[in-house]
Amino acid sequence: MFLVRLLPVLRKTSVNFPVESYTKLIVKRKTHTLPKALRSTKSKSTRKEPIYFVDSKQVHVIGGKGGDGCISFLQLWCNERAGPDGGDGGNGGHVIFQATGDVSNFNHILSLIRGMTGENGRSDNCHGKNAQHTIVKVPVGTIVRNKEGKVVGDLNDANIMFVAARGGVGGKGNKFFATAVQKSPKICEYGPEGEDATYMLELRTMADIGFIGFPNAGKSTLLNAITRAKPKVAPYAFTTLRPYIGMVQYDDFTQLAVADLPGLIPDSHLNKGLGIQFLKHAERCKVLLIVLDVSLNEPLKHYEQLLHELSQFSANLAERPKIVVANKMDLPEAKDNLQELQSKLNLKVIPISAKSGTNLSELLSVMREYYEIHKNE
Ligand SMILES: Nc1nc2c(ncn2[C@@H]2O[C@H](COP(=O)(O)OP(=O)(O)OP(=O)(O)O)[C@@H](O)[C@H]2O)c(=O)[nH]1
Ligand SMILES: [Mg+2]
Repeated sequence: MFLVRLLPVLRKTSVNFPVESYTKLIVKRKTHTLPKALRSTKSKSTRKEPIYFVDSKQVHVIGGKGGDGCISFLQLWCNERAGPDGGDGGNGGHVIFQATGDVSNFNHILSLIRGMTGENGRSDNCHGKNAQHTIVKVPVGTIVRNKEGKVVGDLNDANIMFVAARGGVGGKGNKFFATAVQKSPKICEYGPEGEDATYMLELRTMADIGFIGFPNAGKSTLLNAITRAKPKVAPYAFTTLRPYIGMVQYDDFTQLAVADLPGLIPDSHLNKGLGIQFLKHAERCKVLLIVLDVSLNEPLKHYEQLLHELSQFSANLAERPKIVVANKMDLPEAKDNLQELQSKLNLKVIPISAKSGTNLSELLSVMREYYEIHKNE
């Protein structure tokens, strides 16, 4: 009886399910803005030796030497002078750079790479074996420059190869030199050395977002806070001497590469401090995240100085999309400085404290927003 009474109610509710709530649901899904950054479930690695990210490397490549030809004469039991039978040497191996997604930087590449030597020729017309090519894996997006700085190779797709140094061709054995006039030549060729060249390998893009700031601004502390990377943090300038890369994970499985770059100082573009190399690292990031220490007075001046350094190095670099972060908000003097910065700068400033982890979730969602806008540039 109770069920009979309930049925029309159930039917009614199912029939009269408000259509607007469907649309509302759909609209809600569509406007669901950005995926959330995930906190890593893995602990930081216990490795003591840091792994540096090498985004440019000078390499000296030498092709393999060709195998030598052979001088030999055949002797048979009924024919003591059966003619020359010295075989040719095998070819030396090339040194080839091959783009692959298996590696992300040039950390594994040696400064001197030699190709393999071809085998020497032997008697009985035995030719030496050709050497195998030495294939050096480089990340997709590698630019190869020659000694003069001219771009000679652009490995922008997986499996594209660049022959860096060709191996020497194998020397001829004495059989090759036999003619109607000279039937027993006592000459052969040595296998020549391979090509010898020096190249500069550079990565087109090193990270999606690069941290720029003066020394001690808290760049490494921020990378430590948002990724599993563990760059050294210390209260003195130039703690970070090489770039560190960390990955930020989002709940839609996207990973964002962020780079902690060494600090800039006034006149960095004139190679002062630790040199313009660091500005070159910044050039390989799609978005710049400017970290300002707002516990110090006049943060706007610091921002302008940083922009001046970037623009003096390259106009293109100064025009990169920028996220401005005011760090060290946990310190008492920071509030006034932040207000002053926000009133004078017509860009959005994100106040954070990398040390205590304040407001990092807002920063992570802004980083993702910028990444979505600029990822294909
Ligand atoms: N109070 C406070 N201190 C911070 C904060 N972030 C960084 N620090 C301190 O600032 C000092 C420098 O931090 P680093 O992360 O090494 O600075 P950096 O920008 O990487 O410096 P360089 O590597 O020299 O360019 C350290 O003593 C940190 O503990 C913060 O949010 N609040
Ligand atoms: Mg640092």
